[in-house]
Amino acid sequence: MAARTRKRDPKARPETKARVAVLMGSASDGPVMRAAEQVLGELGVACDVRVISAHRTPQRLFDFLAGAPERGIEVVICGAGGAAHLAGVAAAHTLLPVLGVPIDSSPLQGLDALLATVQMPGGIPVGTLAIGKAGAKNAGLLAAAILALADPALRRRLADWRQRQADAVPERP
Ligand code: RP5
Repeated sequence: MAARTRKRDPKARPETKARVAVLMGSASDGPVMRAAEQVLGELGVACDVRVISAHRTPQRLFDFLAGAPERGIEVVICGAGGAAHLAGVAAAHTLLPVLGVPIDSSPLQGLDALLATVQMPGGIPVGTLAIGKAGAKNAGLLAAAILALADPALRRRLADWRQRQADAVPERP
């Protein structure tokens, strides 16, 4: 049987080359950070997902960020819990925009990670999102919005995503 060929809209084709890095301090952060990965997937933005700890694997962090721009990474998302310095240390090692997601993995339920991520001293910025899954989802959406500034096709996909979200909200409970 002949192979079925289907014409595809090139604008709708998802990217295969990762433009966003999704880093997390531990594999245990995976279930939360998956929200970033998922929404980026819905927008057709490929991401490179890694477990990299600022304190357990500092060399891995340095090496990853050193080669990131050449590999096509344009935005870095960092999720970490506890004394969460992953986003801040990552931001110190790259000129790429860094978005931080505080993870609610500690006995302080993410308040520690929120303060550690958001309270960057002036000079090295980290764009900090909300604690937990909502923050991870919004980090993905914000990363896409940053990329969309110079990518009209992605801007259209983002607008469509927003419209679908609006359409899914019922007018009455
Ligand atoms: C942080 O410590 C990680 O980001 C994680 O949220 C937390 C706990 O890590 P595990 O002990 O589960 O590896 O560095």
